[in-house]
Amino acid sequence: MAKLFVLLVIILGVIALAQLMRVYELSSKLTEKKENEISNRDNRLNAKLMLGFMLFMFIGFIWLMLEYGWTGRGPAASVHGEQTDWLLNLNFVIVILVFFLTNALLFVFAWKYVKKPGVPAFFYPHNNKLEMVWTVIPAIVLAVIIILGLQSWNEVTDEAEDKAIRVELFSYQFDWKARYAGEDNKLAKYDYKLTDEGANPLALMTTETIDKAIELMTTGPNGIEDMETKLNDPKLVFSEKMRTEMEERLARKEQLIRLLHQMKARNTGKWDERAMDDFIADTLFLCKGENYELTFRSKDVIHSAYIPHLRTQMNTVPGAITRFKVTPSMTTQEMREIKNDENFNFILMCNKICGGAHYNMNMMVMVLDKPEYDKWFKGEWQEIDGKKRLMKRGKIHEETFAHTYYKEDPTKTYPEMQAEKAAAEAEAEGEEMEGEDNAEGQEAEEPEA
Ligand SMILES: [Cu+2]
Repeated sequence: MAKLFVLLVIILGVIALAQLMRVYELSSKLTEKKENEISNRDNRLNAKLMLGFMLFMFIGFIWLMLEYGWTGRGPAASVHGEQTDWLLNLNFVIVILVFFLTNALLFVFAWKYVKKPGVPAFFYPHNNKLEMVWTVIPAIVLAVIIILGLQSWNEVTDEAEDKAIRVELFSYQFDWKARYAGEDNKLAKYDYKLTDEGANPLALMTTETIDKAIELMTTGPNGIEDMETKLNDPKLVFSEKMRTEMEERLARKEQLIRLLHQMKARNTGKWDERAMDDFIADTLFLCKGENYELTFRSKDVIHSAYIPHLRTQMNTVPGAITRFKVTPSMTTQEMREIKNDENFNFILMCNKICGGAHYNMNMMVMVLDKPEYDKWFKGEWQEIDGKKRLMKRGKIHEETFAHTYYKEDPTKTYPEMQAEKAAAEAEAEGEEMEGEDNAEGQEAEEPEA
């Protein structure tokens, strides 16, 4: 309703303006003045309005800056963030100076050189010196900005030193997982073909996970054997379309299983140990003052890992690994004191529109000081923000590479949760554990997704 009203006012305004123009034209005719002739009074008024507009714009700009601050970024909480902030401020200083200079020239000239009766326009077609000035100076300034920018970009995306802590951020629609390299500080190898939503969501490679993937694809529900049986069963009738689809799926699986067998043949088991001490968390814990090498992986589409307070942003790309080095310079607690907000938390957000629940794709980032971080890394239960969190993967890799703790109930590990769920299901159905097998098999059905 309100919108309609605004629209009506605008339309009426336009009509009123058109009518005024008409009145003006008619009155010009009466006074026998030509319509295109502009009086000196009008010219002088326009010149003054130009100057007035410039002052209005400049004063408004300065007022906005004083009222709302430079940029609204707040303090940076990482070492490189302080540098990039400096660089950004330098850019702002240049941009603002140029803004004032060019606009002042534009409007002051329009005011100063207003048409005066009897004074012809001065013909001034070219000036080499001026051309030089406004070509060379911007070129030098741009070169400085770009060189400084490239330097800091190369710095943050370069390979980290050996002792930097390795953390992988795994993105998928619509959440994040952080994988820590564990005591050896070496991230295990992975391969998308080993993806098992329940037991191996991050597709880590070990002798066991390769065997399991082969087994699932061969004899599991909807595995190769299962599909062949169905296709060859004379009692089952499929439509032409359905049969073609099934055959295509079977062909894809046969191709994948060949690749899995090749993987098995090449596997010497040297990745097993690396994988066993990797652990997965759904909060990103960082230690103040430590260097981190964050690597990024995507399971499905392009996401972007954005940690605004750490001034970190990097796309995560399916099939490629991206990287960002970061050294937190402030703990969560310190930032809470600065912001005077007990509930403040650093956050990792997806900054690439990646689907329906994109808006909700975030992860908490907790920066601790060294003693606290060590406690977490070694693994203990701890109260954080009134929630009990498993500060350690514990013995996570007994059977799986599943989450170190379970999101919906952080007091339980993922395998514990699964076992409980299976037991409850078995009790309800009066069957023994059969449900769990089925659920697992179905989820592992499409490892290429
Ligand atoms: Cu996303």
